[in-house]
Amino acid sequence: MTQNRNVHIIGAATSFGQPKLGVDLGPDAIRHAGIVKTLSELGMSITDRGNVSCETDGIASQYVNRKESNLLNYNAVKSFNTSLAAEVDDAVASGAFPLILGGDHSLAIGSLAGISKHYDNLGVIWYDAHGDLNDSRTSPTGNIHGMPLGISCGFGDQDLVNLYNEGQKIKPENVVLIGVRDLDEGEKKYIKENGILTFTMMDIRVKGIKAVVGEAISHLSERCDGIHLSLDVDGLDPLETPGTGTPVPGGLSLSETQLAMQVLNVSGQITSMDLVEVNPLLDNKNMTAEKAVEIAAWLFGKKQL
Ligand code: HAR
Ligand code: MN
Ligand code: MN
Ligand code: MN
Repeated sequence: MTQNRNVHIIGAATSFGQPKLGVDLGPDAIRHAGIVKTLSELGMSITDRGNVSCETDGIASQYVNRKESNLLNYNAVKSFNTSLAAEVDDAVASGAFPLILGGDHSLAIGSLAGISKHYDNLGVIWYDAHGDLNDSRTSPTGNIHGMPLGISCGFGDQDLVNLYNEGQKIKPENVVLIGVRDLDEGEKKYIKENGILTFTMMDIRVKGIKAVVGEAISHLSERCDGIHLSLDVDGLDPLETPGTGTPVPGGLSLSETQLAMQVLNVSGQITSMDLVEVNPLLDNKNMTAEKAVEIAAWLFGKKQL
């Protein structure tokens, strides 16, 4: 398989999944850093579909909705992701590779709902410091950006699980976690009970990122008909990507991430991508958005020479 060169950029300007101001400016910061020009110069045909708009009927105020259920901004997250899922569905139906720019990681509820409709066995590579496998009972914060992968696997609030189309979007055996180093107790339990293939930072230190990504691809390509890459910039070390809401020290370097993306590019197996958690208000001169553009460029075939 070779990677689809027809790329649709979809801005997911949401901050409802977490409490910090500014992550909804992430898509525009990534545009400002030159995503369209950079990918066009690599020979991609780019359509920027703009930012998804949604009706949240004034629910933008933080921490008001269903707080008792530990799902903060529940209605806004649900409404936003329903709109996003439709937009992503339309992009995939048109034959494009959807590149979803975030925005906090709760957007993966919608992106996976829209994409998974088109596959029987969608695989997911979750490149992140976190597992994002909480539900309202296990989450220490109630922030829904810590839950999208669990929700997509059918775990947690059933209205979110059934968002856009009924049922589980992703099978846990079709998930690979890469770069995790900050897991809550409930997430550890979920990973063990469901046998999710997980490469912690320590595994990466021992095996090397090239081998880890190779194992991820061989695990998924034998069972999946497409592979979605959900890349949270906090998977990288905060020295590389400081402009993000929940930085965790001890992460992947930029050059390890470059190698990871090059292995994925050579595999030709990646069919969609989220690029998330860029917060320009926490950043230093937009360097995190610039790194995000670099990361996408390597995935789409940028070469050093
Ligand atoms: N696990 C924590 C929680 O549930 C932190 C989640 C952190 N944030 C993200 N997701 N950026 O990857 O609140
Ligand atoms: Mn995340
Ligand atoms: Mn499906
Ligand atoms: Mn994260």
